[in-house]
Amino acid sequence: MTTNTIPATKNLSTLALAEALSAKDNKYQLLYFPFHGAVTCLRAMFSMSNLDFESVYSTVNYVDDVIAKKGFESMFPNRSEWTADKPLAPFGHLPILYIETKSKEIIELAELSTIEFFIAEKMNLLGDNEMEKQLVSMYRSNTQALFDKLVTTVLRAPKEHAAQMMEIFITTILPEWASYHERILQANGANGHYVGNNLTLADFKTGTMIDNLVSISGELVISREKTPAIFAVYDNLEKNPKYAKWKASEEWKAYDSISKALAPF
Ligand SMILES: N[C@@H](CCC(=O)N[C@@H](CS)C(=O)NCC(=O)O)C(=O)O
Repeated sequence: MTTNTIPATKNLSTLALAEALSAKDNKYQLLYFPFHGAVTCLRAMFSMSNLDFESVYSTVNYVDDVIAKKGFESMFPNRSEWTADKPLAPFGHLPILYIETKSKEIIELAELSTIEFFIAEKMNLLGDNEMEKQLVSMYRSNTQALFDKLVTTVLRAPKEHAAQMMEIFITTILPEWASYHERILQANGANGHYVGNNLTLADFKTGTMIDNLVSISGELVISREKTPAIFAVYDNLEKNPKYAKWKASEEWKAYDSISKALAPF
């Protein structure tokens, strides 16, 4: 068994680690599975940042089977085994972000929201003031909750209930999210942003979820006609050259292909 979890520095004060965390030339490694899953937004953010970033992978048998079937082995070298990584992970879950400082300290951050806010702050994606930061947090949190509901109600449903749970998601949960977010975004001028004229973490969170939502619900709930302000967030992100390059990359396409092969719908 191999592991990709990296022992974090434990013997320094939080003050010393905080200083190391704020350095500009740190290296970042994101440990996750080789599909989109929960980190679509995070990987998109990294792709548009100037941070020294690398993806590292943990895997399980059924994901490895898909990788082999699709001939993606060389794209995801040095995959470790999740059975070996899991007991070493802070909460037994991925993603984990490893931050290597210049003095070779390793700082480990777990929990998606913590990692996203940490990177968003580095990229100035939290708005222009404290109020905007709280709004970004609210909008991001509500959209993350939608994703979490998709996972818990549909993906983790017993097989015999999956179709019924998907129906509930598409007819109740998703329309509720869409109506409130359309209203919020219209109130901001349907300019492709949640807050002012700034690209923020809230935009990334919604913009990177649209492909997924459209692939499961078609144009029933979210479309350029029905929810133009939500689509403006998507279009705004799509037209960013760095993001467009990321989505056109072989790496993104491989995550996409593996995600689709694993999806039960
Ligand atoms: N609360 C965690 C949840 C993370 C989570 O559920 N990760 C899943 C993949 S998306 C995972 O690690 N699954 C493998 C396992 O639980 O063994 C977070 O926000 O990061």
